Amino acid sequence: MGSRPVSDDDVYLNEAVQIAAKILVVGHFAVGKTTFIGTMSEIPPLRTEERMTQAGAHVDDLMGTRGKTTTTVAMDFGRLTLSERLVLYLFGTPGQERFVQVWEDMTRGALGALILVDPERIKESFPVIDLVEHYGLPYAISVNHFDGTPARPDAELREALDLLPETPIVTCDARDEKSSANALMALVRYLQERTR
Ligand SMILES: Nc1nc2c(ncn2[C@@H]2O[C@H](COP(=O)(O)OP(=O)(O)OP(=O)(O)O)[C@@H](O)[C@H]2O)c(=O)[nH]1
Ligand SMILES: [Mg+2]
Repeated sequence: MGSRPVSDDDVYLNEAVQIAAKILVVGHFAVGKTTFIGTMSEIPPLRTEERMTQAGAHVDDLMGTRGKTTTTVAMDFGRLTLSERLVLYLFGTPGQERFVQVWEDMTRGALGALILVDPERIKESFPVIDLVEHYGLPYAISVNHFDGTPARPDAELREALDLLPETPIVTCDARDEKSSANALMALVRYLQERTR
């Protein structure tokens, strides 16, 4: 087919094009992934919550998660329109090792990951960070403080998590919309800078 001259209509169509970006929200057990997507999604989030039983207590360490009665068994999904041109599709992906197969599918086509970290459970974040790096996804760290935990300086966390100097690190309360949006924007800005 021959090419035709660009018309005003084409320009209008180009401006109307929306970019859909797939973003993963990941982190260890009970760090706030489902809460984060629920806070951020403009549509009722898709959840795959199941009740936890005492029989599973040896599988998922329930320390520090008193009161938690359900866990995500497959994924969370939500959508957030950032602008006329940019829509984020948020996929919450469980961090436990038994979900590694899920990561194969989840990481396909993803632009980046927001890794939620509880500073009191740093070690539990290592396998998750390893997985994100294994799949070559750029990421930002969202530090979710749980009630009563002391704040730790960013520099200390950066060292403990062995982050690159350019990796964004932001404090976030996944229950709070403004705070969660701030964390997500840190990732989006980072992704945009990398593609410039
Ligand atoms: N203080 C505080 N509590 C939070 C935060 N995010 C989540 N929570 C609470 O932590 C508990 C666990 O949150 P979830 O969203 O279920 O965590 P999850 O990562 O989806 O858990 P799994 O799917 O089981 O791995 C809930 O009771 C939340 O209300 C946060 O940023 N700060
Ligand atoms: Mg969950």
